[in-house]
Amino acid sequence: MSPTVVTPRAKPRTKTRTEPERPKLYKVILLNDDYTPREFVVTVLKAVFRMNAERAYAVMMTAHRKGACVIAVYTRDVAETKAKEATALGKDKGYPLFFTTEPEE
Ligand code: TYC
Repeated sequence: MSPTVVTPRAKPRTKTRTEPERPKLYKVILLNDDYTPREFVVTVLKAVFRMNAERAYAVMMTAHRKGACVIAVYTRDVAETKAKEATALGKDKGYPLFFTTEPEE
């Protein structure tokens, strides 16, 4: 039987596996207004964004005091759907409550 000849690689492996791109994330932002009742904002935050009462109250108060508050980050589809859903809940009641989205840097 003839000996096995192992030819060394001319170059080391340099190619790195290309990982799938991480999807870009979008912020959902709550905007303050003068008409929507605080309680209602808290209710919407709990229902749409799955916040507990304490977190929902804190977020509502931040928007109330500062004019806006970043609520959470999601993929684009989820962020836009949640912002629309939450805005629609206010609209149903005749409130100008507004949620918007913005890409993360
Ligand atoms: N500013 C509203 C009020 O005083 C309450 C409010 C808070 C509305 C946050 C919107 O994003 C908001 N009734």
